[in-house]
Amino acid sequence: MAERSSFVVVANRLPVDEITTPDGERQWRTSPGGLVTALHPVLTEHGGTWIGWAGGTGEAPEPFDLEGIHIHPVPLSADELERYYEGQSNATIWPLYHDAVETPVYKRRWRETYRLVNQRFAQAAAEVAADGATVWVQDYQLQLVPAMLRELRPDLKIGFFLHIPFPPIELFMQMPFRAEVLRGLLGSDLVGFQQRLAAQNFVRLARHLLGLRYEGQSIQVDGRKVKAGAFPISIDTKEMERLAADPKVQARAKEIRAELGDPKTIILGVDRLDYTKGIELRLKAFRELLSDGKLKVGDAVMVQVATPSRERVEHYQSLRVKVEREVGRINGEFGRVGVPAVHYLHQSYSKQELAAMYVAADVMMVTPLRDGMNLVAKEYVACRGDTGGALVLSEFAGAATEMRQSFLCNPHDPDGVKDALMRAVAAEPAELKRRMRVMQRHLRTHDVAQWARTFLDALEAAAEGRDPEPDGVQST
Ligand code: ADQ
Repeated sequence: MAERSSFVVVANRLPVDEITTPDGERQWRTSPGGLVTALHPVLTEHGGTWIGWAGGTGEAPEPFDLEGIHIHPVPLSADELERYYEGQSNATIWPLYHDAVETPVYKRRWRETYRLVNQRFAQAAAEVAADGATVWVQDYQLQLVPAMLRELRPDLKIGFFLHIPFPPIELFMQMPFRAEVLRGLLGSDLVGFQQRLAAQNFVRLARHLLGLRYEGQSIQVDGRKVKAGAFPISIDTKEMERLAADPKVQARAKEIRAELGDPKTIILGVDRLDYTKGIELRLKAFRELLSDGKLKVGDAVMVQVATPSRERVEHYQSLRVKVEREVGRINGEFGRVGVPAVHYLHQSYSKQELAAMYVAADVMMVTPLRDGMNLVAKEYVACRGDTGGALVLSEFAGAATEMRQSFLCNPHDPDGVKDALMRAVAAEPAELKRRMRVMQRHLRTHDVAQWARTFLDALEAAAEGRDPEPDGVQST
């Protein structure tokens, strides 16, 4: 690539999909997503480059430009995909960082490939970044990149954002190459987390594992300062509100209600099919409420959308079996001909269709055992306009820190979940509207563009050695 960029994003996935046009031509288009929406203006303003994997294995496509963004694909072989992505990223780090709700699997050859692939991403960033450029590395698949990149290009401003939780010291210490991962992250000028507690876990870990000194959220590393901070991610609130108000979406929401038999209460769950999301416990709570006679089939119906995810990883295969068995059990016990108790949809949807479901649903259940943020909770709130609706939300989702007017519950306590759901079902419309309005106001000022701006300003300040505490962060 001839031209070098002053702003570079490094993420496992590129924000693009390859599609086939009606006349059989292969074409790239940007995939819809919060991150790309937030970063698009920054990328186009600075002639920015996005480095990532394009999907598929073997040789990567040549770099190309799309909608004002330089796209720089990084190749992955089938073996690398299995070891770096499915193995080390999704069978080791993902469960470990989510409170080990599934047992993490540790394999030496996965770690070796993780290192090799991280080096490849760092190398690509070193090649495309202009002198003194800002490089923003995303998420748990690429934790070694900051240090590798600093080694190659000490002139760069390097930021890292972790989209998932950062575990407490006791859990992190299980990881076989723990010091290397920590040193990898410490290559950044600023390490961002979803939650204050995660940032605190990180600075304490730096002292515990490497004996590094810290003051507030600032760690001393090799004569440099590395800042840690909380930057809760959000959604494109305006776009979500616009979508929900679209007459086509409103009409589709009515249609969905009718298709479900116009029940009194539609209870909705929308998640990737992931064991952190608490899908099973939510189904069990619904089953027990039917069995207690507190909810009745016909009056209440549950719709569970479970997007296919990481289907080659074993944890995910066994989860699918468990969820589908539970759905079958509920429908077998409580459904009637033509009136199932649970509608289970193992499919992907367009944003329009999802918005219509949010508009149609009286109660949204978001019950993860642990979640970095959970954007579904925020999307539901943004879609409700002035119609109320109830959000049942796990205390263990990052979103719980901000969505305080939701019906909060502890997902480990089945009675607590049932109680929160029943309170949500029974709440007065006026109360629901009041709760929604407070959360909606928050989302209007705290959208994904504000998130990106706040992070990038804090990165600039951290890299220049200025030391303002990033917005909303308290010192330990
Ligand atoms: P995820 O674990 O993927 O993200 P989440 O934040 O809920 O979880 O985002 C899921 C996104 O996928 C939402 O925007 C939702 O609309 C969309 N989606 C879900 N099901 C869909 C379907 N069937 N069809 C189409 N779209 C669907 C990780 C972390 C989270 C963190 C985000 C962002 O695990 O905690 O909030 O990154 O940082």
